[in-house]
Amino acid sequence: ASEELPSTDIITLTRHVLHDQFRLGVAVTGDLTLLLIAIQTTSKFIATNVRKARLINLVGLAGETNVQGEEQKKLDVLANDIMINALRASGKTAVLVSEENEEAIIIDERNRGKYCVVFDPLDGSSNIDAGVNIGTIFGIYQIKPGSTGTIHDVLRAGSEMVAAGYTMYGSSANLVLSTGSGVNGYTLDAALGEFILTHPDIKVPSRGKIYSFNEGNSVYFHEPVVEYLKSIKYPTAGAPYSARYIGSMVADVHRTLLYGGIFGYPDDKKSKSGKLRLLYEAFPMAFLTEQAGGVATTGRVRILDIVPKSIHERCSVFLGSKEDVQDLIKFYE
Ligand code: P6P
Repeated sequence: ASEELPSTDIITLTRHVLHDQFRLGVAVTGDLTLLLIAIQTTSKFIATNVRKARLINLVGLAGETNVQGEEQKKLDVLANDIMINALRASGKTAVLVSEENEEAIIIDERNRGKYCVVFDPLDGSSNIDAGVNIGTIFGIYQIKPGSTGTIHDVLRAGSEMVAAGYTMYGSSANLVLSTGSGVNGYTLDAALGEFILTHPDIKVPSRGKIYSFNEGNSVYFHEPVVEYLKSIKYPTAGAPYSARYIGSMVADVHRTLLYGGIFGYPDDKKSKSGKLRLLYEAFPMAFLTEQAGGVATTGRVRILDIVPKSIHERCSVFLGSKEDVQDLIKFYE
């Protein structure tokens, strides 16, 4: 048989985003594309270092603690630094918010552009030593008309984001992105140094068979969560749901987008506002979930409708298949 010839029509992320923008007829200055190229560069850098981590002893503590008071792992510090440097150097950003930095970063005039990027440079980092998939999560706002870039450009509802995505670092590097017209997944071809379209037009199944909660918090769960979980673990009809919990949000959300079901990190009696961060964890994942046809809620309100009061505030999160999340919402009514 003839040797499998490599495709000569590879759809790179950059080509795909540009094509999408031209198709939608948006004003294509190329600024968002150039910003996304900078983000791809950071993901390639982080992917390489996560992969090498074990070999060049990047695993383990960096000896510093971040604003969250968590022990910083060396990869955390590396990921944060590369993102801040690359985003500033892109000349396309005005405000940056990182999970690792207490204050928002206002970009100097010389490097200033019209986008704000909020990000968690290496989420799930407590799993680094175990080799579990971890990831970078990001959301993008355009600065308000007339603004030169202040905190008020990022204390806005998630529905005002123009793009959101994550890169998951595992057996391969998968970048999942939406610029507001659906969700696409790209896989890093390290030989080319390009993210190639591998998961076009991701849609969350309307119902799944998986629930993903840290049931180690069950003793603290509020009544609606207790009752909902009971309804899928001891169903009056049909089979019980299967439990899958990786403990790394990017990995749990990625599986939920592809396979369906429900991911939840609810507020409870111990974590009064929940654990996950609104601006750079819940908003981007809610944006992607809705763009893929799913639902993302706190149980009481649509996550993307929340207006943050501060850049590190937390919120309760349920997201995934439309029918599964709507079943959950019924227990809050
Ligand atoms: P728990 C990882 O530390 C993280 O921020 C998310 O990636 C993940 O979903 C969650 O916390 C896991 O928290 O309390 O279940 O270990």
